[in-house]
Amino acid sequence: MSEKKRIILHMDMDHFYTAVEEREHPEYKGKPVVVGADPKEGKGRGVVSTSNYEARKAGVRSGLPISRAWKLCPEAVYLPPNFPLYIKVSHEIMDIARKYADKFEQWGIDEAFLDVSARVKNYAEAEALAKQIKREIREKENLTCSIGIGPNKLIAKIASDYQKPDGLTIVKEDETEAFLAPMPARKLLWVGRKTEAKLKTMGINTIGDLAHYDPTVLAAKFGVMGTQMHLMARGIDRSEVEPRTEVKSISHETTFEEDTADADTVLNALDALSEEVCREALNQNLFFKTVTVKLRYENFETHTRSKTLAFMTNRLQDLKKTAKELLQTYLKRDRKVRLIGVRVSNFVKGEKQKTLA
Ligand code: TTP
Ligand code: MG
Repeated sequence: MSEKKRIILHMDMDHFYTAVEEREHPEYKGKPVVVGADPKEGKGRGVVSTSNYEARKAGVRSGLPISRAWKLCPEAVYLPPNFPLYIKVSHEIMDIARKYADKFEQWGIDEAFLDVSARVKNYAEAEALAKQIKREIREKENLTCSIGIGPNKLIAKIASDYQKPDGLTIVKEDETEAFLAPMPARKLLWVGRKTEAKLKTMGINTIGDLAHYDPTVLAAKFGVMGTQMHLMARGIDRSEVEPRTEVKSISHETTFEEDTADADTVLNALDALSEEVCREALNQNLFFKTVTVKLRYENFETHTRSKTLAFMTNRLQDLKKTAKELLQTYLKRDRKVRLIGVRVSNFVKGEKQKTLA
C-alpha cells in the first residue's frame, strides 16, 4: 500500500535571542552580541545561550562557557536573557506560522513543523507559501527565519539548517539521498557525541556511510536506535506533525563514567543537569513548582527527594539552589555515587505577555 505523499515545512528563527535583542536595540546592529551568563570579565560561570552571526565568526556559539566567549570576543555586547520578551515574540511568531499549516507542531521556543500537504499541490506551491511566511514574519516582527521543505520532518529539519540565516531550502523526495549523503552522521537527530565516536570506530563518518552500512550489524550494536538510525540515514521518517501532548515533567539524569565520592564532581554535574532541564522548561514556556533529585549509590541503592516551592519559577538559580539543597544530605564522604538526576514538575504555563518592550 503506498502512502500519501506529504510536504512538510520546518521553520527555525535565526539566532533567535540575539535577533530579538538587536531588534529592540538597533544600536547593537553590526556588533557581535552574546546572550547568556554574566561573563564577569572572564571569571563568569555558566554558558552562552546564543550569539549573533558576528560573534559566531569569532567562535562564540551556544553552550560555550561564557569565560571562553569572553576570551574569544571581549568586544561583544554581553546580555542576560530576557525570557519574558523571547516568549512573547515566540508566541507571536507561532501565531503567524500556525495559520499556514493544516497540522502544526511547535518544537522549542523558535522552531515549528508545518504539514501543508492538504493545501499545496506541489513543491513550487510550498515554496511560495514558505516565502509568504518569511515575508509576514519579517514585516510584522522585523525578524528573519530559515525554512526547510521536504517529504518528512527529518528532511525538513535538516534542510532548514542548510542555508542560514534567512534561508529557504527545498529537498524533494528523489533528492533526499544525495542531499543527506555527504553530511556528518551527527546531523541525524539521534546521533549524539558518544554514538558519533562509536560510529567513527566502525568507519562510519557521513550519513551516506551509515545508509550503506549493514542494518543488521547496526541493530546488533545499537538496538532499536541502530535500526532507527539506518532508516533516517536513508531519509525515511514517518512521524506525523502533531501538537505536542502535554508535558507532565522534564528530567535529565547522568551516570558517572566512574563512581565518585567527590562532592564537587557530583555538584558540578548537578548544575549541568539543572541547566539542561531549565532550558527545556524555558523552551516550552513552562514554569515549575516542584523540584526532585535522584541519587544512586554504587551499590544501586536509589533515593529521590522532592521539594515544592512556594512560588512558580523558571529561573536557573532557583532550580540549582533547590536541587543542591535536596542532594546535599546524600553526599557522604565514604559513599560513592553512581548516578544523579534532576526533575521539575507541577507546571504552570507561561502567560502571553501583552505589553512588553
Ligand atoms: P537555536 O535555534 O538552536 O539557535 P539560534 O536560533 O540562536 O541560532 P540559529 O540561527 O542557528 O537557529 O535555539 C533557539 C534559542 O534557544 C536560542 O536563540 C537560544 C536558546 N538556546 C539556549 O539557550 N541554549 C542552547 O544551547 C541552544 C542551542 C539554544
Ligand atoms: Mg534558531
